[in-house]
Amino acid sequence: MRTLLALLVAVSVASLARGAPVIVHEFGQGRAGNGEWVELLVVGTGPGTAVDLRGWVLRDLQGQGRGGTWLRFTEHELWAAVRAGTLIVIYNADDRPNLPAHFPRDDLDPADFLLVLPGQSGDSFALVQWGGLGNTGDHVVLADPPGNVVFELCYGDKACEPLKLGVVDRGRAAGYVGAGLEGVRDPRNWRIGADAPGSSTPGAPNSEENARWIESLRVSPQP
Ligand SMILES: [Ca+2]
Ligand SMILES: [Ca+2]
Repeated sequence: MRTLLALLVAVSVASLARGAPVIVHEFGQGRAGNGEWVELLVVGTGPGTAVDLRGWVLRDLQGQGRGGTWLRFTEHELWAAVRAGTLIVIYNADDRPNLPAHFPRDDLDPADFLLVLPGQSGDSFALVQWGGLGNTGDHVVLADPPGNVVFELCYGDKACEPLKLGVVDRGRAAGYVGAGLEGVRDPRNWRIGADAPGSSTPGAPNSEENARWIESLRVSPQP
């Protein structure tokens, strides 16, 4: 009976982990061209938890027959258990010169809760294409391996519910400045500004309040 109970607990913990959230936390259009980047925040099911990101997909839906961006996380061990509080920054590897001046360097070591990776096919991702983030508008989607949408947002002339932001065109960025998941789908908790030093924050928290929340997620498992 005790074994059965332990098994049931293990199974329910595993299902919770599968449904654990990761959010698009910020994105930028670069200084020009296609110097785009997307910052994800792993929230898990709370402080000290982790998420299995293998097989997840980050894509956009530009509509009107336009290409868009489509990238899948590989089966690499880096993604097997990404800890809550980790920021994952993915950028357009084909237009590095147009990334903002303060963009962080590549970082494949998750020890400091920060990963910065080029959006290209390799150990970490299978990239179908980086069609850019639309300047007039776009619909960005994060989906789990079965294809369930875990998080999505729209901006500009693209519509979706409930997180619809204003104009984030050339040279601009948008980021969540709140704390917790409760307010993340409320556009009033997102700040849109220049994708430049002193405004956007690729690889870093988006406000003081936001920083305290992220720090609270970064609890080390008890030995
Ligand atoms: Ca790191
Ligand atoms: Ca940031």
